[in-house]
Amino acid sequence: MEQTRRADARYQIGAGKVEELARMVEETGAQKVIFDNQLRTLQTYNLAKATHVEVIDRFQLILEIFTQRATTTEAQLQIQLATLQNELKHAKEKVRLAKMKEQPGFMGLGAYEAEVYREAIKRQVQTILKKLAKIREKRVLHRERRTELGFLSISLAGYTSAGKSTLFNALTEETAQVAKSLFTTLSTTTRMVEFSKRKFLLTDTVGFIDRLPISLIEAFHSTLEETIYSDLIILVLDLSEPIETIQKKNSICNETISRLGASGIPTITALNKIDLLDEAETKAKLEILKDQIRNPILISAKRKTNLQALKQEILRILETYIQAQFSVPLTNKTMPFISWVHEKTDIKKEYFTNDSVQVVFEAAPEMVEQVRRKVEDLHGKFQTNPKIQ
Ligand SMILES: Nc1nc2c(ncn2[C@@H]2O[C@H](COP(=O)(O)OP(=O)(O)OP(=O)(O)O)[C@@H](O)[C@H]2O)c(=O)[nH]1
Ligand SMILES: [Mg+2]
Repeated sequence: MEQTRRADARYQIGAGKVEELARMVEETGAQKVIFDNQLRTLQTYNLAKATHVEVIDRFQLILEIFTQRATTTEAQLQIQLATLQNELKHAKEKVRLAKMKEQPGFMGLGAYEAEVYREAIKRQVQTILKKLAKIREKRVLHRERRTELGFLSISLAGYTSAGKSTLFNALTEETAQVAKSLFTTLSTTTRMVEFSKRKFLLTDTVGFIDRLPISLIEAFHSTLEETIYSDLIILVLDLSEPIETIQKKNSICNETISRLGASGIPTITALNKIDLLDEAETKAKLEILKDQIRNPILISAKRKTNLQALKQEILRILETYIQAQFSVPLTNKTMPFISWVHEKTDIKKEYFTNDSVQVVFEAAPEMVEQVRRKVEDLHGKFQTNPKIQ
């Protein structure tokens, strides 16, 4: 629903529009109304009263998205902090309104005194700030995550609507059947993909958003940061947008990645949605962009065009993937070790003799090193193979 007018003090939109909105909510069974404009507390209250459902604005919607996406404690705390700081701004007015009559989004506040409520929020803010300080003190790099399973990992980054999830689905589709048990350790946005007989972990990250409120930047960074650490980043750009927009989004993405300390990670830029352009347009845009972007590949995630070229580029860049082999004597420690190797690496061959087991596997260099140390502890023989071609 759209309306062009000076903002109404009570509802943001005009009284007639409010009625229309209330009808629409009723007819569609909507559970929530989202405004693109920033709403004042009084407007939120009045709209909830008129529609009987919770009314939120863009700021709160973004918070909700981040909340869904954040899995590390740090990211969750950053989001709670932003939520509480926002609540603090509106606390007085919210309590005052809730005392009149409670509406969706104002529940339970009527019992509070405004100052008591504000003090309670302030105490929570202090607790979170202390926890955050502690986490930063003993911060272990998120890099740990990438070797968790011993597979190389790839993350999809880019603005909202660039086509990350579409590409994520296109790339994971063919692999959906692989090793179901492994998925249990992964989050909903990380999946195993397999091409050229090699397995990778692919992660769909939280999308960049235009007009991101300043108070949400920290929350966005820590939510993105936890997923962007990987062996390779695929930056997805929507090539159907105007060239200035593409350039702006590309540089904002790269700056942010670099601010998070992830600029050393090799990057492929997937120029997506080429199905919406004719060949001449595509060529012209690529010509302008090619000096500003890293490893461009033209694709259409929706039509699954050129995904083969993208996969080849991934393989080319991830050539550090190491193949290695070892043999260890059979003792009571051998089988637990072998099942650990199964869990952590991509096993290519395995054969048992009377007194030993031999294994050929592939994994990221750090994991190969861990295996090597364990093999030595078990008095086995270890050898890395030349790079895979
Ligand atoms: N024409 C066309 N549309 C595409 C293509 N890839 C994605 N889309 C469409 O673009 C829209 C956004 O795609 P998503 O995959 O949800 O984008 P996203 O990057 O995951 O967005 P967020 O999750 O909001 O960060 C959807 O309507 C897709 O169908 C493409 O190659 N061609
Ligand atoms: Mg998405």
